[in-house]
Amino acid sequence: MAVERTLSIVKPDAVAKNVIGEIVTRFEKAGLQVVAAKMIKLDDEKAGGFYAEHKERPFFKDLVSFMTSGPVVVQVLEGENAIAANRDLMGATNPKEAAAGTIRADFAESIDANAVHGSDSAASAEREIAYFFAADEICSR
Ligand code: RTP
Ligand code: MG
Repeated sequence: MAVERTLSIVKPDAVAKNVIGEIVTRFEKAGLQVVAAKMIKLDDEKAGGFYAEHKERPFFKDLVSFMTSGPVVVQVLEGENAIAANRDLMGATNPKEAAAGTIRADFAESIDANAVHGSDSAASAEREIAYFFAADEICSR
């Protein structure tokens, strides 16, 4: 297995619930390291560009509206098999279908307000990390 990087976002619902630390603890306990992090408030352009792959989907407007509804914590996670490992920790997109003990099962309210984002492939991770972080903002340990 290779050391990978992936982009994680603690979404506005989880920030509002004050569970940033609990979510980050799950990453750390699973052996992923936070190598970059910042809290930001997305605007329509930044959120829409991030989810550009979903632009034609019926839920796109609601997705952008939700992602701009409050601050988010954007972070780069690094570790063995980090992309799949993060997706496993997150659980299914719809929290009603998420396995017990996953972040979405424990903290998400709905398919719209679902607590976290994680890159879904190596190509997505590369694009998404560069979308939020300059190379000198990432600190490998
Ligand atoms: P994310 O990109 O946020 O990590 O979520 P994901 O990979 O699990 O799901 P994705 O298919 O990429 O969808 C992005 C976000 O759009 C919302 N969504 N709503 N109503 C619907 O059918 C629907 N499908 C997706 C979710 O909030 C999802 O996180
Ligand atoms: Mg996705």
